[in-house]
Amino acid sequence: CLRKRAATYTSSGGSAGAMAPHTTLEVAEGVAVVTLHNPPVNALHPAVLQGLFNHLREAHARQDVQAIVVTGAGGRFCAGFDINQFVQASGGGGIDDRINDAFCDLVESGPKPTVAAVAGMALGGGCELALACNARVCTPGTSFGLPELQLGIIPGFGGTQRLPRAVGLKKAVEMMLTSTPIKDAAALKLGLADQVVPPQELLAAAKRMALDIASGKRARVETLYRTDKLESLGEALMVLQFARAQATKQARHLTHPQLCLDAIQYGVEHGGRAGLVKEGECFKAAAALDTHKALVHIFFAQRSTKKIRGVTDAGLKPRSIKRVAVLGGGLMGSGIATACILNGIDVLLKEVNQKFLDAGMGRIQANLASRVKKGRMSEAAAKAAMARVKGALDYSDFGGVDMVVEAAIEDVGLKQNIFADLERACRKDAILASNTSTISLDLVSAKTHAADRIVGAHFFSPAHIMPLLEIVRTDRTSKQVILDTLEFGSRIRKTPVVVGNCTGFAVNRVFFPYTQAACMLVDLGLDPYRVDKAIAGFGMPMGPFRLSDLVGADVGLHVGMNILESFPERCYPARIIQLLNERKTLGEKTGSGFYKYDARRRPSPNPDLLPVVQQARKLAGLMKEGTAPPKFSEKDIVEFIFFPVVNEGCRVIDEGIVDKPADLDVAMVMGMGFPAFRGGLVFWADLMGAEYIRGRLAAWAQQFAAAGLDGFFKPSAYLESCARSGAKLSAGKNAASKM
Ligand code: 3H9
Repeated sequence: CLRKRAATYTSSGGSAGAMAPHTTLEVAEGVAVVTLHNPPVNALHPAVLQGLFNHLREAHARQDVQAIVVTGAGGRFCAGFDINQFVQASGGGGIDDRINDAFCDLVESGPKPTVAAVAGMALGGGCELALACNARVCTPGTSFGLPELQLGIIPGFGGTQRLPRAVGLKKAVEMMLTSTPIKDAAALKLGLADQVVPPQELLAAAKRMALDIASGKRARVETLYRTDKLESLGEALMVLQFARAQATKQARHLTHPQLCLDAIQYGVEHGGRAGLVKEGECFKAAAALDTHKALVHIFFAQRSTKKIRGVTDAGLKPRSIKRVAVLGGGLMGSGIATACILNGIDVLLKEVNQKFLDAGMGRIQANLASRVKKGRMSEAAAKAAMARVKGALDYSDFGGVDMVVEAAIEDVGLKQNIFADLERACRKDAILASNTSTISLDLVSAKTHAADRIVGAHFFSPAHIMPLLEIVRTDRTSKQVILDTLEFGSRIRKTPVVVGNCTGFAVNRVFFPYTQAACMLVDLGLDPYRVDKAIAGFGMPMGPFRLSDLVGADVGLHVGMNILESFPERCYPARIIQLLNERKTLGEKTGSGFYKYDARRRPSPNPDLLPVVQQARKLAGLMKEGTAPPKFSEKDIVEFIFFPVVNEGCRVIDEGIVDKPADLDVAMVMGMGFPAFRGGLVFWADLMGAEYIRGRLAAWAQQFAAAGLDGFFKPSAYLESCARSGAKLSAGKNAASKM
């Protein structure tokens, strides 16, 4: 008997508009297929959840249905709960407590068996929905995972209980704590997927499996009540204890990983059903924390960097970049070339002589070998990637490239000549990018007639690892070139942030007061190691002095001089960096700097630093003879260092160097390691409020006016205007001036 009927639900249970999130139900040959529709990733919007449960109720009640298949439209199963809903809801995420009961009663243990037909992805709530089904069929390439911790919450649709019971506690804890999904083959091996089939066979295979379960040919599995994959209680508790220690070590600022482990542990000790209740409590506790709001902000901000007003909405289509020439095989050039070949782009690596070219090729080879060693790629894949690079000593092959990325040394004259040569050697539509971090692009393009094709592609070292790419546009860079470079950034898996052309661009410019304020604190009498500890305690990967050692005092001095030239009125002369340069104790690379380094490059306090500090203090003249250093709490240290950084960030927003304030948040997190759990620089500043920050800066400006340092702290016009109007710094300059 073939009876077919389609029904559609929206949140109100009525008929859905074409684009509104909804579900559909189709019944044929005894199987009800419930499909989630919410492009592009079928996120579980409340209307989708409501539709799902309504359709499941209907399917369970119908006589002509023996089994149910749940699937997602458009070749993607589901990427989880609709994150936009967290933004709209206040604490607790607005989640109805009864949803977990519905997962148990309608998906897992209802009258008819359910099978998930999963294509593309089953993430977060999507994975939890699939786990609640009695079996899962997927297509090749599908990922399964519970990445909720990356959003500052914990799985809340039963994932903390069902995943450990499906794949074992150890693997489940690893997947949750690292927010790392697994692919189809691993899912099949672990028993998270029951079958992998080609996409065109997905629905048929899932229906067959559902009918087999209904007829008793195949066992019906209710994961919440399974115990066969769980470790013994003793072993499970040891796994959890180890995981807690790891989470404390790796994410000591964060509470939600511990809340996730609390929910898992409770379920292990008291059973899955009780664990669901605990999961609900822990979910609400996590969702109420600022960390959650900050991480959700970063999630959306990261995606919005690719949307540039007047560029991505201008109706243009990005051109595909297939062949790139990289000029210079040094540390940066070889890293850029590595990032390209790892993502399927052919590279022409140009150097000035064979010796340098061989060294560049060797660096690329070493980058790939390191990935092989870490198990991140196979020998064969590394060989195939290396085959994409061709060496060049002249420009004869440059006519075939879509883009050039120049990574030569920072010399204006040299770069001007290079770009003049590139204009002659490349196609008329090739993009000419410079990786300069200090030289204005207007200078770089001075000897060409190609200013519309010249763009900055500022990578961060090591270029094949660091996730940020600053795309620098001048007034003359064409929209098409910006769009193409955005596409290139995404293709090589970077987070691209489009910025304006100014000294230091966004990241280096906003961050210059960071080391300078830290040096001022030392000149005022504070211990550098205490300063570093306070900043690491705030959540930075390392303090300013350890960072200075990593970058090298010589590089720090070079960048500092460049900044000083552009912004003399608001720079603090960090004499200690100069003194370290004079002594050639440049940091990690020379074995000593602020710290001293053993053969394995492990840092410890440098006993030879004190005389350097004393000399710097003397030169600075900020400490009065015989007086104790001023009292600074850890909070004071953080604010003294970061409020001038926020102030410079305000100038960058005001001058339109970033397209929107959220771009600066992403740039700071990706480029400087500003803690993502604080939401980025501007988001963090808004939590304290413009008026508070303005007040502290103004007080320091007054305090240090006699020493001529008031410019370093002077509140910027944008900060002043937000403080006056009560506008958020993140609202952008139009909002600030309108209020
Ligand atoms: C959860 O499930 C909680 C539950 O345990 C319990 C609750 C009680 N919601 O990244 P893309 C949008 S929490 C809303 O550019 P890709 C995204 O903003 C959730 N929107 O593409 C973008 O929009 P736009 C746990 C979402 O192919 C568009 O989709 N799940 C969601 O590079 C395309 O995204 C996660 O943490 C969502 N859940 O990557 C998964 N997901 O075009 C989060 C995506 O307007 N998502 N969007 O900019 C991801 O990791 C990636 O987006 C994904 C696709 C891998 C899915």
